[in-house]
Amino acid sequence: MLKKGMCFLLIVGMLIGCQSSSQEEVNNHEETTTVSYQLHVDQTYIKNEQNEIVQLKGLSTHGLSWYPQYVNKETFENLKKDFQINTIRLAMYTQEDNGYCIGDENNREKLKKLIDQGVQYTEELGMYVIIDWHILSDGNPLSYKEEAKAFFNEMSQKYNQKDHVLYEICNEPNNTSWQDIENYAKEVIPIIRKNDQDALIIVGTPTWSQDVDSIKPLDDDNTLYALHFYADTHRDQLREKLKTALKNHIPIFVSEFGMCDARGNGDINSEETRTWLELLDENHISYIAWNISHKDETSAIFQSDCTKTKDFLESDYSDSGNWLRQYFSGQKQINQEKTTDSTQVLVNTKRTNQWMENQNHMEQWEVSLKNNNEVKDYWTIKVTFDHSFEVSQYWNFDYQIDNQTLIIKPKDYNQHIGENETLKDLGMILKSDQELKVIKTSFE
Ligand code: IDC
Repeated sequence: MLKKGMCFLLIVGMLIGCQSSSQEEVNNHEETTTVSYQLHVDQTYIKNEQNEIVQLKGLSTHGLSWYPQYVNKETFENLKKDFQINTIRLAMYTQEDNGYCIGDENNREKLKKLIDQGVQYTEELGMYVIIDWHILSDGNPLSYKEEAKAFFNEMSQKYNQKDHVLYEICNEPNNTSWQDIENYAKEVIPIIRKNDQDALIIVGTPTWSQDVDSIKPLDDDNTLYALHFYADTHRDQLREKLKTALKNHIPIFVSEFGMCDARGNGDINSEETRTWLELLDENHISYIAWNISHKDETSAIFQSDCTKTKDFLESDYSDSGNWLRQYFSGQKQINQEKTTDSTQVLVNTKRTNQWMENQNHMEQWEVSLKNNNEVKDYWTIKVTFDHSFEVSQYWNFDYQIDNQTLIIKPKDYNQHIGENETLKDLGMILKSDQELKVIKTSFE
């Protein structure tokens, strides 16, 4: 085993989307995030070397053979900025359309080259990458067990120094038992461990990675178990399975989900998606949305007529792409119920960053307001959160706290706002023992 475990601390400047009109580029706002690469599993959490909980959030490619053009540094860079994500999943089908196990040697080389590029670009961008052995119609992971062993041996030898690489060893087992998956995992995991002792490994679960409530965890500290959902098909019943798994201390990774039905198509169900993602966020469970492509299907994040691979505009993203982009980047606070329009004044609240510090949730928030009405010589904004909090830093305003409400008052230099003027840069860092949500804003 070569020595790894070196901690890479990267300060990554990110440009995220805010307040863009459909013809503008999506990103126009700057922010800083810290990435510490070496991860480990602790109870049901993924943690970094500082023992802080880390949530991986990202997007999955469609099949690498279908849409190789998106494995491209500029695409990843744009998606990272627009969605504010830290992970890309490389879905390599084993069977469907030029899958790794049915194509020829030439095809296998092409796929491995794409993976290599994906690993390199994500490393350069300070992101994580998941190498996904995407079984689907092949159902039982034992069907291509020998191929999987050879593949993961090669991958883990090649990438044993790359702390940002995770291995997903069987996407969605179906029509098979946990026993078969366990037999498979017990052969594949030791091969990876021989080369790479501490990489995170994700194991699929029976019934298209849903039966997380009835599995027996493997004897490996850094393994997580896949739960996949498609929000318009899988609802409370599957959320109950997740809750049972968490009660059983099973670490879960949602390595694939969609907002639509299980075919990856049909209607978008944003309500169910929100319920799911809020549950995952509450439990610090990592999640990856399906899929980076412009295929004419609901789950594709690009419009079907968009053939670009960079410089995406809001109008290039599909409805699901834009919804996910807003949720991932924290803009849910702007475009959902959190915008008030009192006497023609629009108040926006937005969480732009969050991290853990000594068991506390630290959240950076920005408040802005647009005055469409008459001139104001003085103003007050009230923002009510769902939990109590402390203000640890703030800029460009004075404040008082009344229970869970932050009362924001202007400084001398910004108390006057003219007609149609926008007031930005009211910023703060809040500390709380739980993730905060804005439940009400008002303006006087
Ligand atoms: C779907 C793709 C679709 C493709 C099909 C191949 O979206 O374009 O034709 O696979 O069979 C999964 C799978 C994932 C599926 C997705 C949507 O992991 O490969 O992608 N899905 O059906 N599990 C549940 C849903």
